[in-house]
Amino acid sequence: MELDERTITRAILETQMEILLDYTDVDVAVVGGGPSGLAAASFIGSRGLKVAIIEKKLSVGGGMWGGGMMFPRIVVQDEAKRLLDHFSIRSAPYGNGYWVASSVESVAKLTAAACDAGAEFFNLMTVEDVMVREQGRLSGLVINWTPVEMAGLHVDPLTIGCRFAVDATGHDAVVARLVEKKSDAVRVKGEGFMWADRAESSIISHTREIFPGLIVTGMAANAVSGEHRMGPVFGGMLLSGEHAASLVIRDLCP
Ligand code: 48H
Repeated sequence: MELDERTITRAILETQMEILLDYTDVDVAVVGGGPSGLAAASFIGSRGLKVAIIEKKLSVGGGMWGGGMMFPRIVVQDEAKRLLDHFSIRSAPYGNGYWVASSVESVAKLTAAACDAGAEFFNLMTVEDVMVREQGRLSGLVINWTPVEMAGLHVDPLTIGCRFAVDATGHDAVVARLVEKKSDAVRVKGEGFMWADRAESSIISHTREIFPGLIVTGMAANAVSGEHRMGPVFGGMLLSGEHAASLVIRDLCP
């Protein structure tokens, strides 16, 4: 078979353009492809909802790749071991109630689960604003290419409509902060000191709808609520993603 560059180029452009057009409106837009976002997207997608993951960087995985201080291992507590198993992430017991897994395998398997659940990935795209209509509900996201932001170019953005957005942007809680800038209804307290036990045991209660149509998950959930950080223990990220998904599903799949 003789390869033809024109066909290769058209294959990419036509396919992705069709997907972009189809995804100008989604059920759920997950902002951030770190562990909480990937877990949330996989559970949401597996219920047949149309879900997009918008990821600012070239690769998904967020802060999970680096494990603890670049040692590519993560720790997960007993409470979340069932989620390691759910995602077929291999783990070994350590001490009493701790499990250790490869950070690379964890990202790969979470990503594969989100793909298998039908989530569509939009990497290299940054959410730079939100849409809120008269009824006071978040109805969409304002997106632009990350390289545009990096180059400081003045290029107007495009939008993606959604019934729910999930802020999974980690420590910066970007979407929550965007809403905070323009509405008194949201206040981002900012994360507290490192205290793994407190941070992990509170994360589910912080994973909530902070503004109509906007759910926070993962480290963003703790940052919004002024909760502690937890270091490289990742059970809370998975549990929070699962909980964020259950909030969406409760509303959209009655
Ligand atoms: C699109 C964006 C934007 C934007 C950011 O940081 P993450 O891994 O987030 P979580 O909450 O799933 O996991 C947190 C965990 O990795 C961690 O940092 C922990 C446990 N820390 C504890 C501690 O004590 O330090 O992923 C967030 C993702 C990243 O991939 C960003 O690139 C992406 O969100 N992102 N995507 N538009 N505006 N901002």
